[in-house]
Amino acid sequence: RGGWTGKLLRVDLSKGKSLVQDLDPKVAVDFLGGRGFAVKTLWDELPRGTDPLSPENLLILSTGPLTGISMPSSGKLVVAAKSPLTGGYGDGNIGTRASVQLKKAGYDAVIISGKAEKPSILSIENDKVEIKDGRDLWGLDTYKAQEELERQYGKNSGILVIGPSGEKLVKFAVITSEKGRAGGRPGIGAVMGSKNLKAVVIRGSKEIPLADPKEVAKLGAESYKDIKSKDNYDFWVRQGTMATVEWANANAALPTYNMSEGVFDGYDKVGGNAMEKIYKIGQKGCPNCNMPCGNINEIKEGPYKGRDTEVDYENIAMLGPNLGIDNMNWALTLNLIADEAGVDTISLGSVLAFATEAMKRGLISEGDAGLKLDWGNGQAYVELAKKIVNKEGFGSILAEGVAYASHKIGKGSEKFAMHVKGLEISAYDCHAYIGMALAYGTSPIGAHHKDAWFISYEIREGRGVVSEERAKKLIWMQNVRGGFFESAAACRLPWVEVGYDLEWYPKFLKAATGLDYSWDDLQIIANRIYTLMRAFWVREKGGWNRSLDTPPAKWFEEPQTKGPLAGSKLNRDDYEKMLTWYYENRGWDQNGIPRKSTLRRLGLDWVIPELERVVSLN
Ligand code: PTT
Ligand code: SF4
Repeated sequence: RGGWTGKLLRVDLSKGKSLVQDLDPKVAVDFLGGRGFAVKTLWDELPRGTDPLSPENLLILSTGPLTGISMPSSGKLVVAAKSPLTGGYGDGNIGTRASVQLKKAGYDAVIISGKAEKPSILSIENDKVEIKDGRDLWGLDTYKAQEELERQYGKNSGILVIGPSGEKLVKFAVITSEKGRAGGRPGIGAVMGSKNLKAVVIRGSKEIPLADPKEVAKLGAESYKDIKSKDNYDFWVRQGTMATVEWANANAALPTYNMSEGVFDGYDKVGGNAMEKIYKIGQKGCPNCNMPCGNINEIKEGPYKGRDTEVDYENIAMLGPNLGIDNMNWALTLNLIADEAGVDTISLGSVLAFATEAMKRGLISEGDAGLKLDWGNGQAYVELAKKIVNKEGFGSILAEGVAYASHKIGKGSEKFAMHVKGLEISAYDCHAYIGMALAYGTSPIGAHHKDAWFISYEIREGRGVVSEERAKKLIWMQNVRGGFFESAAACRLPWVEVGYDLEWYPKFLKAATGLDYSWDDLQIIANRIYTLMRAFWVREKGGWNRSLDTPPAKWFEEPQTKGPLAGSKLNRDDYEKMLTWYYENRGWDQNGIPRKSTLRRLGLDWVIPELERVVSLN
């Protein structure tokens, strides 16, 4: 067999020891890898109620059977832990050399426990695993730390690093790689910081075992050719995800003024076309990818003039229109601040917008915030962003995330704190998109579009449809994206963005692992993973109710006032209907808790006794 290396590396930072274990073949077959391994490990090994920032939490770096093989865009790595931002299951996905190097070093996953006595670096070079002194790097931003580690370990090393925000335990700190790749929105960078772990450096020189190496090579050659022949290949490489700015604005979904509106007057100044003409100076991609989408942009004006930074749609939408900013230079500057400090751009944009709305509604004063906030005032946002990433003054409240900030401020501000389950909503306004609202509501890490970018389906097939078919379609989409791609683990964008056919993936799985997986099998695996993620949340929260799967009140109560869909807002009865269908089709009860019969059907019987200690199961 191949695909998997069959080995897991465990590192205990408190004891300074590591251990190699065999991967249970049944776990590999039933959970694939990536997110599947991560949630299984957290369920099995994390005592209920573990403080996410305590040494007991586990930081998991996990690949899958397709990671690193000669398949388009296979250079992705899942980083996971119990989230300090949400208190539930948390993960992210980074395109990084570390993914390929980990497989080449001979491991499917690394499970890191404990806390190092002093700032440290975990170095993995094939069988040699060392915990090294990292004090020299502590305090450095992610760019400087990356440069220093590349100097010490070589440019081709796989490097994962946190910035000052991860060290200071900002709740939405991410793990970064290669100056501009970032993952782990729900504070996985803070978990790494809580372990005194500044960086992980991985180097491997082994062959990734494959059941049929010739077939993998053949499929790979055909696939790379296929991707290059796609109609929109050239446009994708020119603009990548940034073309979404214009698309979202045309469809009244561009997050504007803290997700109050879906259109923004200055959208074209911060869109894909403006980027291409004025700011873009380079291109970057993840390993094994021939449709590179990393847009490197130069900041032309302001305090960071002359610096460059890599951007995607989410970054610019949340740090531009959502803050009323129509000057790309400010959006790029905020992006660079986030990348260097190592915080999530989506959450940063969300907390800045929340604070602005709170001030405009008179719920906080200039004195409370230490400065005046107003839509479009880039200078003020830069100042406050620096306070957030360093946890200073009012910034230290926002550094806890928008859910915390709204509880702290109170006075009804919860209504416009744009999060679900504690994770800030990524960059799609959903006043007019009930399917996408449900996708955010039920996303298994909190409001992230990665599990289902349902809005594109709604725009294609008709907006505002309330039906069981739509709920089923959403489950199918989550299962493909959040189930398969997050567990296999590979980039989904060849499929989503250029139309690379899903049928390639079972072929790659067969050639890599020797196992015949149909898409029906992969849907079952995904159902298992989603149900286990939900069980983990229920266990940690001590129960569940429908409000935890519901977006904030603003989208239900305050309609959009501008653009082609002015007057749109979500309808609560319709949302409840969709949520009920969603639960029924997942085999969860009316409160969103997995039914016993579902757990048994998915081979998760072993979850039942522990879950029954917390809730009574139907
Ligand atoms: C992802 C989320 C996204 S999703 C974006 S832009 W996007 C933001 N990027 C950030 C960034 O950059 N710097 C920063 N400090 N914070 C950031 N937060 C935001 O994080 C990313 C690409 C993109 S660009 C997308 S959609 C796809 N995401 C994938 C995914 O989730 N899974 C998968 N199997 N394949 C994917 N392919 C695409 O990867 P999170 P990356 Mg990211 C600068 O991390 O936590 O998952 O949140 O990984 O290597 O940067 O690639 O319009
Ligand atoms: Fe990375 Fe973009 Fe390629 Fe996906 S399409 S692997 S995100 S460069």
